[in-house]
This record gives sequence, C-alpha cells and structure tokens, in this order.
Amino acid sequence: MTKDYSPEGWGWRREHHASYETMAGLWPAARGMLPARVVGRDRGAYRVVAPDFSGRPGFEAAAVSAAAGRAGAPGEYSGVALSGAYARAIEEADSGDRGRASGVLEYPACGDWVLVDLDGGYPRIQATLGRLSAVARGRAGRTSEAQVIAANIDTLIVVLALDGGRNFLPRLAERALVLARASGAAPVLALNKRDLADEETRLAAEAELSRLAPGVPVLSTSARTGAGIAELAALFGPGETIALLGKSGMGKSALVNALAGAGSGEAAPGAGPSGAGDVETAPPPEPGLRAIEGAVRDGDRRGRHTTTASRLYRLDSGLLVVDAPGFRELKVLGDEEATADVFAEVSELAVSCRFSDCTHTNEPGCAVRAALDSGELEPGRFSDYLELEAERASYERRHSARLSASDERRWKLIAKARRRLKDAERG
Ligand SMILES: Nc1nc2c(ncn2[C@@H]2O[C@H](COP(=O)(O)OP(=O)(O)O)[C@@H](O)[C@H]2O)c(=O)[nH]1
Ligand SMILES: [Mg+2]
Repeated sequence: MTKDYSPEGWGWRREHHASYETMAGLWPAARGMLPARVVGRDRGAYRVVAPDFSGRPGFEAAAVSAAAGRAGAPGEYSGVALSGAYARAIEEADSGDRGRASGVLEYPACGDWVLVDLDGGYPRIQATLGRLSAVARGRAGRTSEAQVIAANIDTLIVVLALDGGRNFLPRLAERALVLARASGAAPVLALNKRDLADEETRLAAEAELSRLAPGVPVLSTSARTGAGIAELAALFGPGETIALLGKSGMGKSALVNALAGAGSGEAAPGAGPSGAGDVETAPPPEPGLRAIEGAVRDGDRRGRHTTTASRLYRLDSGLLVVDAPGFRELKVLGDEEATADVFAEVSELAVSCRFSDCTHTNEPGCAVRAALDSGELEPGRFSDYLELEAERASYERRHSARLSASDERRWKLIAKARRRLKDAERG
C-alpha cells in the first residue's frame, strides 16, 4: 500500500491555506511550521498526519524537513503535545462558545488542521487553523460544556438503526439534524441494520425521515450484508471528510469498515478501524519519535471523562472518515438558526405571529397555536421543538453573561408551556 501524503488527499482546502496565510501574516514564525491534521487523541496527546507540503510556496519548513527525513517528514505521528505557550493561551482565553466556533482558541479536535513546530526535534502543536465546520455536542449529564467531536467535516452521517424500533427514534433524528445544521456540515441520514427490518418497516421509516428532513438524503444500509453501502459511498469523493454520529451500537464502526471495503474490496491495514467496536490497536511508532505520552501534560481539562475519542481514517478510496464515539444522550447546544431550520414548519408559522418575539405559549395573535388548534401543526413536532428550544436556552443561559430581561421572560414561558404539554400528554 502506498500512502498518499498530498495535502488535498488529507482534506486540505483553499480556506485552510487562507487561514494559514492570515496567521503567518500576523505571526511570521508560522512560516517555519508545518500544517498537520489531527487524526486522534490518546490521553491528551495528539496523533497527527503531516502531509507533504514541500515545493509549495509559503511553507518554508516543508522542503527542509522532507529532505532531512527527520521528524516533520510527511507521515503519521503519535504522542504530539500542545506547546506550553499554546496550552496556556487556550486556558487563559476562557473561550467558551466563541473559541469553539472558530477553533482558534479551543483545544484541537479530531479533524482540525494544526501548525506543528519542529524545534528540538519533537513536533509540538503551536496553533489551530480556522475550522470549516465543527461538530459539537453538550456533554452527557451536563448542560454547560461543549465538546467538539470532529472538525472540518464536509458531511455528517447521522446513523440510526432499523433493529426493531428501539433505535429508530424520529426525535433522535431531529436532534442530530439540529446538531448537523449547527456544525456547518451537510447531513445525511443512514438507517443501518436494514437486514433486521422487513421491507414495509424500512420504507415507512425512510418515508418518515424524508418527511422530517426535506432535502436531506436518507439511505438504508446494512454493514452486515453490504446492502446500501455502495450507494452511501457514491455520495462522497476522495479528499472529502465525513463523520459518523449516532448512539453506541448503531453500527458506526461497522459502517466505516464496510465503506473501507466498498472502494477497494478490503480495508487497508492501518487505514480503517481495527474492527467493529471501539477497540483499536496502536500503529507502530514512527521512526525518530519516542513515545512521550507519559511526559505530556493533560492537553484537555475536560478530557478526564473521555473514554473513547474520535478517530479519523483515510480509506483506500481516498475518503476521510471520522468514527466518533457513541452517545447515550444527545445534548444540543445553542443555535437558534439550526433549530428554526430543522423545524421549518414552526419557524414559518412564527413569522405570522403578531409579536416578533412570540413564545407561542400565551400571546394573542399567535399563528403557531392557531395551527395547533386547527390541526395543521403536529403537537408532537411542536413539543419536540419546545424541548430543543428549552435546552438551547438553558445552554445559552449558562454561557451568556449579557442575559436580557426579555430573554429571561421568554425562557420562563417556554419552560412553563413545556410542563403543561407534558402534563397534557400524561393526563
Ligand atoms: N444485523 C446487523 N448488525 C450490525 C450491523 N451493523 C453493525 N451491526 C452490529 O451491531 C453491533 C454494534 O456495531 P458497532 O459498529 O460497534 O456500533 P457503534 O457503537 O455504532 O460503532 C455489532 O455487534 C455489530 O456487529 C448491520 O447492518 N446489521
Ligand atoms: Mg464504534
């Protein structure tokens, strides 16, 4: 197997080059550093792939390091730490949401392009280039912490499973779609384990998802039999980065393996995940690099609770795939536009409400409640919408220092309306 280390083959885009140029303009030392893509993280140390930038204008370090064949030559490196200065800058930035969105003041995530400094022979991450997209979710059990699980993702495949209804929850799909919209990646819905469902069940589920998500591709797949895998693979081209997101057990890792087999007949050793499940074997250490994990400071103060981390794989077909850890609970972070987009029928009605800040709970002239009364709007959709709005509000409340009185009033009304809906559903 010949390894392709072309920057584009690893997802390098014009926008990343522009971000690099901007950074180098402000900080000339960046010219002596190499862009590398984060492909994983093990206990606070990063695993990165440094593509071959030699011969490209603007990358001074590239020619030197490639010729010398020392650390910094194109290849994969493990045990890469943040520089002390960069780690301190991130800590001090107290970046919250702003840093998360841009990536610049946030710990690098899987899929990020970082600048690696080779001083002293060991690669150190000195900066993160601007993100084209960031898939972020709230941490399970907490409402105030964001976690970027993948960056620079072109397409986010939301994986649901057709194994008897338990794992096919339209509400989960709604949540995942909001998350996808907020990330900047284009969503695709995959209904995996189609071998476990009869034709009728599958078609009904596909129809329901298509209705929930107009314009979003919906595909049924089986990682076990291979059904639908070629259709899924055909949606993407080489150099594109996709990520799989879904609850544990939906078959995300199995799908990565199936996709790895789809292009070449077989997964390349070391290129795909080592098997279904999240067990991974460490690749052999790169020449010239010592394992320095033990000496590395914990690069992520939130990393303590991480049991599995996202990993980026390059398949033989040239497709870049992030296998993200599964979630038990999917917390959606603040993004008003994304929610409005996924619940388009609610937001379209809301335009006709008498008050522009209508909470659709008790105001006169509310078009949303009128549509509920007339049966035009599904109560279930409205209650899902309110639930997501309430979650978003609670997230924002913890992050916004400048909380206005009218926002406060709005959120209280929404919380009250949700309680009423819940009571009505029960009674
Ligand atoms: N029947 C069936 N089982 C599947 C399929 N895809 C995955 N599985 C099984 O589902 C379980 C969970 O798969 P895994 O890839 O580890 O799920 P992940 O947690 O989402 O990564 C494993 O036992 C797989 O063998 C499928 O398409 N059909
Ligand atoms: Mg998995």
